[in-house]
Amino acid sequence: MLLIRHFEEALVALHEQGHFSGHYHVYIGQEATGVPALADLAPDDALFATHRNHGHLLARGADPGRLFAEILGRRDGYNKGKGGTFHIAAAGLGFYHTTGIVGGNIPLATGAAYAAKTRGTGALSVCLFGDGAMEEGAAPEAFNIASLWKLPVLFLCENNGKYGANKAVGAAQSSTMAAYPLTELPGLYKIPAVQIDGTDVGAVFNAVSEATGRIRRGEGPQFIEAQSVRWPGSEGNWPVLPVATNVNLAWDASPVPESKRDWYRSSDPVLIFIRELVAAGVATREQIAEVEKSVKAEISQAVQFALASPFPEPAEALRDVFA
Ligand SMILES: Cc1ncc(C[n+]2csc(CCOP(=O)(O)OP(=O)(O)O)c2C)c(N)n1
Ligand SMILES: [Mg+2]
Repeated sequence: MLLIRHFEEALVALHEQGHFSGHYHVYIGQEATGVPALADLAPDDALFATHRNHGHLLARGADPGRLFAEILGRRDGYNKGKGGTFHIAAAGLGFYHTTGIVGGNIPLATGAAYAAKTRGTGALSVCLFGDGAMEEGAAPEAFNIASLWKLPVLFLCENNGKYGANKAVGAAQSSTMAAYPLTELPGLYKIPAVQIDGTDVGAVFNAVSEATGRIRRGEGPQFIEAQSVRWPGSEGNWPVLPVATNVNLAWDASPVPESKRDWYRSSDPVLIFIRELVAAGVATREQIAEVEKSVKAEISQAVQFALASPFPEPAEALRDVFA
């Protein structure tokens, strides 16, 4: 979780320094969903993520240097710099596609589940998407066929709207969906669906383990809505850091500007988990600070790796590109 946080904060700095252009999204504030959700999968399970994909890739073990290189359009990136932030694929990690097309990965993950079932591989598909993807027509179409054919797919909806962009409609809803709670939509298609606190590492791990257990026993698709509170740095069009995270913020949030402090005090999943580990006697503050120190060193090396990687030659522009 700290690796994701420091990767994303370094990425904001790289963008501000002009090392890449175009729109991008960061996973800050959702680390407690992606990390435990992907912790217990099998190597040949298929994963499909969104425009907010960096955290998922890192959670699955992606190399931070190659990931930075891809986002910066460099030759050593996962897709030789041609995928960019929105369309990173890392088949070796099971990520066949990540996409800027909201909702586009839901039928793709369902198709991969159909392939796994047809071939009898025992693999499952994990489809990660935001609450906004639920409004796309492709979502209920995929829910329907997945349920009818009992396909091995986990639909993991990350609802980051809680108290954030959609303060007006309340905790369990989404600003983009008339249907609520969101679990009712897959429920209509008879897909078992639960809502959980996406900032609670243990709750996410348990819910995903239960769901994947049912899928592997042949019970068909499952749906989880993991709720988190939108990071205040993602409120505008571009990510802006209110503060550089360090583990001491878990006990003293005073370095955060006052208007953004509440989120770091009560909704930051990384700081929540740090307090939980210390309170449970699993780790000391000093041990966690050591982890953060080594993560920061790894990230700074990864940034150097990416900046040293060359841009692809113009003549390579259409190589390995399919339409
Ligand atoms: C098909 C499609 N429609 C619209 C957009 C523009 N768009 C980019 S991100 C976004 C919001 C997505 O919300 P959500 O799925 O909840 O993801 P979040 O950004 O909150 O993680 C939209 C509408 C898009 N990329 N693709
Ligand atoms: Mg959202």
